[in-house]
Amino acid sequence: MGLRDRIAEPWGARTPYGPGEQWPHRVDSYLADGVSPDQVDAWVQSAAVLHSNGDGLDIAVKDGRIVGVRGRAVDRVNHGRLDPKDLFGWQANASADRLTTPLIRRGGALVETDWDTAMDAVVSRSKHLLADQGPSAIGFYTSGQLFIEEYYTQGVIAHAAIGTNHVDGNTRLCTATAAEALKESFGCDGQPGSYTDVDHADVIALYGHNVAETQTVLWMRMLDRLAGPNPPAILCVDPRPTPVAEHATVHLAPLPGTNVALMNGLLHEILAHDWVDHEYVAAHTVGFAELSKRVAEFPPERVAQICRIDASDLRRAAEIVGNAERLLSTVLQGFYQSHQATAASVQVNNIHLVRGMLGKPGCGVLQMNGQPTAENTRECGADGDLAGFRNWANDSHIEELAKLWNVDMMQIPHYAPPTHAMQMFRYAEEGTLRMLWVSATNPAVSLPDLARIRAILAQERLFLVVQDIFLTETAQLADVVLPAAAWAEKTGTFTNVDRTVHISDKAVEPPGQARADLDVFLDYARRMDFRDKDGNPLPNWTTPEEAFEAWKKCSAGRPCDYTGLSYDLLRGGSGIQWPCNADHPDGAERLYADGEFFAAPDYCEAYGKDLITGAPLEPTEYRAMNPGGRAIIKAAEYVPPHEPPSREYPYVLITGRTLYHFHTRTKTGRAPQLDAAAPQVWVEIAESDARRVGIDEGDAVEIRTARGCVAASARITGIRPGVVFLPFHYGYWDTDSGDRHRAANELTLTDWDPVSKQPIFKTAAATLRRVSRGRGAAPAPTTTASAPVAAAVPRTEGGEAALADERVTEEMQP
Ligand SMILES: Nc1nc2c(c(=O)[nH]1)N[C@H]1C(S)=C(S)[C@@H](COP(=O)(O)OP(=O)(O)OC[C@H]3O[C@@H](n4cnc5c(=O)[nH]c(N)nc54)[C@H](O)[C@@H]3O)O[C@H]1N2
Ligand SMILES: Nc1nc2c(c(=O)[nH]1)N[C@H]1C(S)=C(S)[C@@H](COP(=O)(O)OP(=O)(O)OC[C@H]3O[C@@H](n4cnc5c(=O)[nH]c(N)nc54)[C@H](O)[C@@H]3O)O[C@H]1N2
Ligand SMILES: [Mo]
Repeated sequence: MGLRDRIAEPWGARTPYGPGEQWPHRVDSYLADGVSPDQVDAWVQSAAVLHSNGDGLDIAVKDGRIVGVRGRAVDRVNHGRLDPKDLFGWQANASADRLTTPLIRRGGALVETDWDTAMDAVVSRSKHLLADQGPSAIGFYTSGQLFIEEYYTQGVIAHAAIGTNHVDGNTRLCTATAAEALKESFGCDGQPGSYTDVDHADVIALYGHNVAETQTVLWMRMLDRLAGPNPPAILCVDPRPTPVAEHATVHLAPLPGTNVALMNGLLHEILAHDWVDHEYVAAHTVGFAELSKRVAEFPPERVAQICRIDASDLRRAAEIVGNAERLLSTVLQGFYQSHQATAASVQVNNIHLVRGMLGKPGCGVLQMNGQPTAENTRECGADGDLAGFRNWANDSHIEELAKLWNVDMMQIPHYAPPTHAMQMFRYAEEGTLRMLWVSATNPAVSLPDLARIRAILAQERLFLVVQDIFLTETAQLADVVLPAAAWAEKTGTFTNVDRTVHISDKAVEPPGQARADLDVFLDYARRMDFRDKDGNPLPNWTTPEEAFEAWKKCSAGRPCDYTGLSYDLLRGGSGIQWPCNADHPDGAERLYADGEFFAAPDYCEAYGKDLITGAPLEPTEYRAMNPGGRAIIKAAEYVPPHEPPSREYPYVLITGRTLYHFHTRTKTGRAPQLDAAAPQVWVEIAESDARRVGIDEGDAVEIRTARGCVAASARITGIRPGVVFLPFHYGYWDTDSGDRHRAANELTLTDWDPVSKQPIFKTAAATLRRVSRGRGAAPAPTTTASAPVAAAVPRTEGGEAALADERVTEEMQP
């Protein structure tokens, strides 16, 4: 037993271990003030939803209310540990300002109404639009935070019942590049690696991934390896002094937007020193010759000039990666949301392919996810992809779906690539898309170039439906607001980054008239009277478990095969990885162990694209290039970012996260411990830049780009000079300081990666100006990448209210 302030010490105590050993258990728990474990009525099985790590936890229930959480020691992912957001974030569920009734716009204002009135409004608008304009007038913009059952239902409604191609998720902003990079290299989505690779790796390379703040439990695993015998070497590629950088053997801090040059430089060295597994390359890949030619153009000196790093640091990094025996790589938003997102991420896959390091313990690529259920948006076809990783350009895959859903093949849109979110907003702007149903996402804060997004969402001619648990910035612009049940108030399943599937059982009743998202989608389908070819209701299920069973059928024979799973199997144990089927009854730890890929022309999810232009390959081109379905080594030229710094805008602006908040703060802003740790927006500035402009810690500054202007307090950090960082958590209207904007996305640009269509949130040109002297330090954490260079800043602490229990244990509670 030990109590620890988990705001001051987010990662808790170390439990060191060595290579190949079991990661020790440590059970973290936090119960509301005054509640002791023996007073808890029930512990209900679930998993974490404030990141993609998939940490198993139990929800403590007393008198029908949530009173806390406890990590599940038996869980394969976290071995009992919990993230500070999960320890404290559940308190938001019981916020007094939860949405409890539907709202409808009347005379300009949102007023309370009942479900019949709200749904009738949605249904009558849908019917009118279908009759007048056809299915393309309707679009769905969903999330990476719902459950499998909900996405699959939504995908079937959109693709089969309505027949619209306009279905995407906020996963477009998040993991579109992860999916695309996997498709480009392996012909199909699906994470090759496993978290257990951390237990075996001798080198861990993190590319644009601040794992310490964004997947804190995975970082605990890495920290425990670092504290044990024979620790792994760490390579960190990030312009900020993240905790990962602090622990790195080599830290490369490139100029944002130059990732492809850096990766080509690493590959240049790996090939030049022949740190290559030629046998593996010859047996399992295509494309090596093209890569050799391309990376020959990127000697360290040239790369050093483009990325503004030391050539000797790049050489050292390459030496570490090139001599690794068990290399684990992770990639996230520093690549996915930056310039040339897919091209850069694919080069990480290339390192593993040329080194033959896939499918073996310690040898894994984790093209990371961010949101808890982003994997499922992709699998279930609620993000533009088709259900079961099916290929929209392969007619036999469309036929499979048509048979499964018992609809005409022509009903399922496959005339063009699925519409991506940025394009959907363009269609809404131009007026061809007339109804947009937004579920579990807050685009009025999270999409780039907010002035434009607000104008699009506020249009009279656009019928906006928003389904959320709070009256968000987006909900305030809606025509109809539907109150949803939150996590812990509904049952469903979801899958984390390393393909681990968890069940999350209903623990408590939702507030007021709030309903599970699944029930809302099914209610809509019934009211629309959607039918299949035989006149049966479409979809033809009513409960979460029935929806899961339907999804299992859809996944059969595909890479993400769930046929061996069931609600019963998922209960009790903790976390099972897909594929789980007759061949893998206990799930599969790693993909591609046998050097076989899901890339055969008839089976693959995608035929791939040109990494520079994004132009899709024709099926015949793919077949000619990769007849045997091998892994594909794809080279990429470096091209400079679209908005480089200029005389007027001399800084590179990047945006991202802090440890204590989740996205637009609808949950973490309502948990007192988390809110207090980072209550207001700040901007991170390098010491030398601050000195030049005359800015001190805590000063009020204005950050301006060609799109807009944000006011924030200055935090002077060890960030690389020439770069400024803004957290994107804070909603667009700051009630504390009146009329100043504070959302990072006031500043970001309307631009996306040509291959994955993921918006670019990390590279814009900005200028800085001091507005007034501050009265003390910026409201930024001191425990993270945001740590101040000044010693005098008070430490971030949570005090009494943030004391959580931490128990290192041999025994495993059920
Ligand atoms: N605490 C917390 N955890 C979260 C979330 C959260 O909101 N809060 N959100 C979850 C979600 S949805 C996601 S997607 C993940 C995101 O997790 P991460 O990707 O780890 O988080 P970010 O802060 O967006 O970006 C990571 C790093 O990219 C660096 N970077 C910026 N530009 C560049 C560049 O051009 N090149 C390189 N190499 N690096 C660059 C930044 O300095 C930053 O430290 O986190 C998940 N976990
Ligand atoms: N500048 C900048 N912008 C970014 C990023 C960045 O790094 N920089 N990162 C991008 C990334 S990676 C992401 S993932 C997005 C995240 O952006 P958003 O998805 O907009 O962020 P959230 O605040 O998570 O919004 C989720 C919404 O769902 C609601 N919700 C929670 N649970 C439920 C539920 O069970 N049902 C329903 N119906 N609603 C629910 C919450 O109240 C919240 O309003 O932001 C992107 N935008
Ligand atoms: Mo994300």
